[in-house]
Amino acid sequence: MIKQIATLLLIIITSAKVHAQFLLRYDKPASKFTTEQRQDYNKPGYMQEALPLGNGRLGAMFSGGIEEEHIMLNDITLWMNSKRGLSEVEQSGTRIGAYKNFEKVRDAYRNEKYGTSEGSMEAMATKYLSSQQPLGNYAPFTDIFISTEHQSETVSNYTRSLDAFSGVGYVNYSIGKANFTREYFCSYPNDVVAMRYTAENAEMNLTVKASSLHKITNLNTEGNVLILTGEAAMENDPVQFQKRVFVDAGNAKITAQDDGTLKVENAKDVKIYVSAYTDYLPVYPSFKGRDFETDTKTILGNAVKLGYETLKSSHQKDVSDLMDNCQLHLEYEPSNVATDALIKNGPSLELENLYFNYARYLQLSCSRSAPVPSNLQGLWNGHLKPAWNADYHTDINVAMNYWMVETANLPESFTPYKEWLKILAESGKHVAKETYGIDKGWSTGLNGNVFGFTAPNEHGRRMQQSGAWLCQNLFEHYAFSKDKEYLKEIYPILKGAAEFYVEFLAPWKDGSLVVYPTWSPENAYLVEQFGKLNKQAYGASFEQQLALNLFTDCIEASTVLNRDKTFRETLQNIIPKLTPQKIGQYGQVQEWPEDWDNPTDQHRHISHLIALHPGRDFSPLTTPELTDAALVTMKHRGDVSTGWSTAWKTNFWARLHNGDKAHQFYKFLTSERTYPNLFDFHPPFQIDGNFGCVSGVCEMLLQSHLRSIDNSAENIEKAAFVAYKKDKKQTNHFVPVVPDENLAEAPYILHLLPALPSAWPNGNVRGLRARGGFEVDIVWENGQLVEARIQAANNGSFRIFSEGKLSKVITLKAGEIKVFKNETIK
Ligand code: FUC
Repeated sequence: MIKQIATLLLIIITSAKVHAQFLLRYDKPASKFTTEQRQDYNKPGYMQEALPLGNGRLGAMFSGGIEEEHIMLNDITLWMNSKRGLSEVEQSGTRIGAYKNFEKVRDAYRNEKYGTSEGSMEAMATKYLSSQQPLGNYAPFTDIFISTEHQSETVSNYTRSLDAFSGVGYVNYSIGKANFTREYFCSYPNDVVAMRYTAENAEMNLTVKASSLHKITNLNTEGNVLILTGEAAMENDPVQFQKRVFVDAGNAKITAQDDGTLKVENAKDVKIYVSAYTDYLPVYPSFKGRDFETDTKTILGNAVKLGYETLKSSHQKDVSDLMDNCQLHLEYEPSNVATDALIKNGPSLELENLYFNYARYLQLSCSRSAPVPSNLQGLWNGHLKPAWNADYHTDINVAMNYWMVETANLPESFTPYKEWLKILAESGKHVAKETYGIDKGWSTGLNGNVFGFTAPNEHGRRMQQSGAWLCQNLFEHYAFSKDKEYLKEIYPILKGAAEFYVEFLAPWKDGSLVVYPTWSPENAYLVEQFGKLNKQAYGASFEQQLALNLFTDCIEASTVLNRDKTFRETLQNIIPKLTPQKIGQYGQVQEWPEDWDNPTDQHRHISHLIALHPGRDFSPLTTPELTDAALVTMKHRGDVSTGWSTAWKTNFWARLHNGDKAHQFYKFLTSERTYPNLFDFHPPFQIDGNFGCVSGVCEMLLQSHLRSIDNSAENIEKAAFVAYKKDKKQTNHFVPVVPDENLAEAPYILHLLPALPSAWPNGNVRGLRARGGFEVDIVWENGQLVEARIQAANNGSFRIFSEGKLSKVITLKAGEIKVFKNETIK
């Protein structure tokens, strides 16, 4: 009883600090977005300091500039420099008829033609398979500048902040006795950006200007509405867009000026609403058709009718409901310093806590219900040529963006990813056929855009297949929700990906089935002999692991939906033939089927541990030898790497049950790989690190990827399903296991505090999600579990694993809650 009261108190006390744990605060404006910065994303400034808002489609950043506010707008569908509206086959980017040369390309692999010279695997793949269509890049949208006639020198008490709990940005300052405030938000329920400028003991003169880096086809005013219409350059059909900016200054005077701006004079309270759309529609292969002008007008009209207070309260409710679903509370003394100083001061629990909560805000702001997922920069971009085109990289980045939506309880954010995969599956069937001569299923390559590009990119050598990787998140969304309607919806995508691999896998010289052409993202081997570009390979371990993962998921999906028994059997027959996972000469997980690993190689990609995370097939509890080997690999790969790589390492160490090591990477990322606005620093800005490391924190506190296949077994080693078995003859080989028939029904094992770091002795987390459809709150003290509260979304069963003890199977009804303490886990 006393403990229960203490727990309650802890939750009440920590929730009183709610705002500090969600607040970004600065005492100066963000830098101006200079022409040099616009042209060179490596020059940090506005993009790294301004604060982001978004509703998953529309995005905005504000600088809080005193003389002039700069609001940069984005629309996640606005791309440029690509093509759309080609024929169904061409729109995929495939090379028509490439399949006629495919066996010639494969010969180079079969004959192991290393290096890059003529006839090499590299040269052949590039020559015969690579796309000749442009991928394009994610584009900036438009800007709004609001000049104030204020001067920085006269300003006191300046703050610029973002309350990530309710999704509202603020700017406050005084000039003499006058106080000025600004508020900004981007509403999901009403699809507009809204702002309010107020003055106390003074009046304001504001000039509102709309601009764009793209060609403006029309800039005019209708009363107090600025209308900017423009187009982003494409290789064949510019993407058109419009933005409307409505200014309500009460009784104050508003004048449309000759230069296309609106001037507001002597106002005390000014409200501004912005609506914006492109002509993009997620319709293959045209990708156009939205009546963007009508929509822009209608949506703005609706916002005007509702008024500022209604827009704001519905927005705050929308965001805070989602933010409230999952929260981390670490115990620390708040420093009360500005956020940029907090980062500069080095690692702290305060920063770690804020970073976790803020990543959830960023996630719901850049991924909600748009037809396309968050890209390398979420949806915030002010560069006509952003880093890596701000595209969809499928060899870690886009999948990493979406790991945390399940564990950190934002399943709402997953929809755009699923919708995008529907397009890839439609487009990718043309690539399967034209590039590889396979008329079943679909294929997609390393780089994606919003126009259904699925071909191997212009360097055909780059990893050709990413269907299995992308489908991992797709199935996980089912594993966490157990939503059969969703499973029905995505089953054709999953099956199509598996069908392609069934045809694409080919026997290697040892008789096992391997994927080729392939590479192990983006790493080279035998570099001294064949150079830094010697990357093309066969049977790269990551891809073999992903094929097993996909086939296992597909077998489960078809069992649950009671469909495609014959196809299920095909998969069951193939699995044991997949080339084994191997432990190499240094005791490491081999990255390739040959023992080519170099122990001094610290490449940022560690894809051959994908079965450890986000996969489930390597675990210290089920495959100890493979995980010992993974530990060797992790040591080889070292400690310092890019943002997303650091984030992945946080997850790996958590899955290796080493909380202190996982924490070391989280600490490094939050303090060393973070810009002043808490955007991840690859460098330059790349959002995957923000999301990936928060997934790592979830993995430190709760894991649920193992399943109890033997419910009568009392210890986990006997109970859990094992996906790789040691080969009887070659003891460093591990052969994929055909999933047990009843795996689909097997309860997930909820492992509580599997990697709690010693730096977090006390704390609690609310609303983590576990596979099987459960929400879990955990309280811990002195590094020990105090209690776990588990709530079932549907009728379902699970087992708990905590401090080495495995419970019996526990069954809950939908909505039922059960509280466990260490002594009650039986
Ligand atoms: C992959 C990574 C790079 C970068 C790019 C966008 O190519 O190897 O580090 O994140 O994606």
